[in-house]
This record gives sequence, C-alpha cells and structure tokens, in this order.
Amino acid sequence: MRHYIAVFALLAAVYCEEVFNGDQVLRIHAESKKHIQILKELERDVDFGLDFWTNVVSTELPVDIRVPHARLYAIKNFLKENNIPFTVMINNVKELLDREREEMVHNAEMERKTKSFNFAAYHDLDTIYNFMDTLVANHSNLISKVNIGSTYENRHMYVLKFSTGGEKKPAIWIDAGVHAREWISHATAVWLADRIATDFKENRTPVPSILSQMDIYLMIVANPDGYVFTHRSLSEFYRFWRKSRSATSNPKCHGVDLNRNWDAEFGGPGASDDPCAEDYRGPSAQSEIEVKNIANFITDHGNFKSFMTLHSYKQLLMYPYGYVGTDAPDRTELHDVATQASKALNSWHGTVYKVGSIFHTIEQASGASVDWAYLRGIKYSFAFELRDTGEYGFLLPADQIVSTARETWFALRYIMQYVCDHPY
Ligand code: BHK
Ligand code: ZN
Repeated sequence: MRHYIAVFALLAAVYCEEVFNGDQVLRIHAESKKHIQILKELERDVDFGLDFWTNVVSTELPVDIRVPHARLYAIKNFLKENNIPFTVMINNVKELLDREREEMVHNAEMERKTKSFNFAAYHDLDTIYNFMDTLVANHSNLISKVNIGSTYENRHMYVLKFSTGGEKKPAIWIDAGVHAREWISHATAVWLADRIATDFKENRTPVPSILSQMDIYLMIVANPDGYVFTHRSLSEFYRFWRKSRSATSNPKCHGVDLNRNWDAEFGGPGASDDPCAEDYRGPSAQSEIEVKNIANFITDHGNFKSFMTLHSYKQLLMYPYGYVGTDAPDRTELHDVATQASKALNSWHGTVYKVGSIFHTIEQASGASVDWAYLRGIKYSFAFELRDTGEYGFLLPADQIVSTARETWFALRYIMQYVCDHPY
C-alpha cells in the first residue's frame, strides 16, 4: 500500500510537470549580500528546475524566476524563511501561453485566407522565411537574401542585404533572435525589414540617404534551431528555450548560449562552463556553427561600421564592454549616441530605456557578440534589450509588436544616421 501511494505521488508530480498549469514568475528583490548569495546557490543548482529569466547580479536588480507549479509552495516558503521579499510577476504562465498559442493559430488562419502578412503577430520559422522571400521578390532592386551557412540541425541561415549597389560599401549589421525565446526581437526585425524596404521605395528620409552611403545587413533569425524548438509544443520547456540545440559533453543537456561563445575574452568570468546552464559558453570560442557562420561573414566582408543585436527583455540600450568593468576607449561617444538614440525611441510612445555599458547595466558577460565586434574595430556596437520591463517578460503580447518595433526603429535610424555622419 505504501508503495502504491509513493508511485501515485510520483505520477502526480510528473503529471503536474507536464501540464504546467499554475507556473508563476516571481520577481525577487534581494536586499543584502546574504540574499544574493542564497539566490546564486539556487541559480547554480539546475536540478531545482527553476528557470531564471534574469540572472542574479546585485541588490540593484530584481531577479525574475519562472517557478514550476510543483515547486511553487516550497520556493515561496524558502524565500519567506530567508526574509527575501518577492512579488508575483506572472500569476499563471499557462494562461499567457494559451493566449499566445490561440492568437497564433487564429492569425495563421487569417493570413492564409487573406493571403497577407500580419506584422502584429508572432510567426514560426517557415513563415518568417517565406516572408523574407516575398519581401525580396517585391523589392528586388534593393534587397537580396544571403545564405551565410547552415545550423547544427542543418537549417539555412539567411541575412537580408539592403543595398543600392557598389562593392563592399561600409555596412551596418543588425541581428535578432540570438536567444530563441526572445520572440519580440524576431518580430521587431521582421517589421524593420518591411519598414526599410517601404521607406526606400517611398523615398522617406533618412533611409534613401543612409542606403546611398551604406549597406544594411539584417539577420532576423540568428538561432533558427532554437527558434524552431520554441514552437514545438505548448510546454514551457520548449517555449522558454534560449540556447542553440547542439549536443554537449553532457548527454542530458543541449545547447550553447550563442551570446557567450564569441572570441571575446572567451572563458572569462560572466559565462558558465556547465553544459546545463543557460549561459553555457561552449567547449571553445566559436564552437557553435551559428556563431562561426556570422563571425566569418562579418570578417570576410571586412567593412562593417556598426554592429547591433536585438534581445529582450529589460528596455536597455547598451554598449561594450560586457566582459570587464573598465571603460571602452570610445565609451564617451558610445554613451552619447546611445543616450540620443534612447531619447529618439522615447519620443514615440514614451517608453523609457536605460543606457550604459553591458557590464554596468546588466552583468559581466564574456564571449558576447558586441564585445567581439567592438574588439575587432567595429566601433558603433550596441545591444538592445527590447520591451518590456517584466510585466510579461518573454511573453510580450502580440499587440505590442508594432509599437515596440516602431520605437526601436527610431533608435536604430538615429544610430545609422550617426554612423553615416561619422566615418572612421
Ligand atoms: C547582451 C549583450 C551582451 C552581453 C550580454 C547581454 C545580456 C543578455 C545576455 O546575453 O545574457 C541578456 C539576455 O539575453 C536577455 O535578453
Ligand atoms: Zn537575449
């Protein structure tokens, strides 16, 4: 009988984990070094099954953790026992997930019926790739699609090249979707592609003038394998995937953090050597084919003047360094440009972005792409953390896509114009 109960309890636990109903995201406000230490221990222990949406850094920054329903009671108690204050940021993750999924299904049906593309919706990889083909076909005088290689799971990696002609003109790089679960970055990049194309076609400033001086390379999905994985099923395990999908030295844990795998102080503090960690840096710099493809493309091109990467969430506009706290040589100028760009962004809907170096606004991070770009002489290197500040986190409702993209465009276009006006 006792065994029977034990088996039943186990089944119930497994069942609950599969259903995922009742997962919450807690926002934790550490108030002391001791609190930070306790939270760091929680973070290191992957077996707790907690999903850290933001990392434990300092008492200045809240920590958002998605807690599986089965652990909720224990974790809340644990926090209370240790006097660590927290609030419930998302009351039921499943509700938001269900809504997101329903909207996508409904939208796909609408798009099929009306044969149109809805920018206010999230899309899977195939749909984004089809969108790119249509855009290229409709703007063939401006846009071409460059295949820069294949992923670990053998998917194509595409970059959209916006060019009015000329050989290896100075160029601007923008990527999105490095982290698979940050869906607003892909969706923003989709909107941006269309905006750049239509602004050029309709001769709207400053796009034609920017494109007369520079080419723009836009990579909408920098981590296709991860992105496909986030669409695999309703389960949180998939939807909140961050890394690549490659095999690691630990058969239980897949994937490398593509923003810790670059040849920029690789292996230094600010990344993990544990394959099960969310910020696993990989076995060696550029071990990941996705990073290698992009790095080779940028190096072979040789004339990039600006490198920008779109992430979410936190509403930040950051510049190097991430790997160290000392100022980058161009810190003053980069801070100025970022401040002006964030003002431009703010002018649209009033969305507030903070500005600073990666190290000082988020945390120490080694092997990050912006540091790599900057260390290789691409001075105007920036990383965006798009909306929101935590109300929805990675589950930003689709009705915020267009406003997010539009305000981001204000910042991007300020930076692009600045880069054109400050040749080096
Ligand atoms: C952004 C750029 C460079 C280094 C770090 C970051 C912060 C970013 C990360 O790679 O951990 C945070 C994040 O994904 C959530 O978007
Ligand atoms: Zn990210």
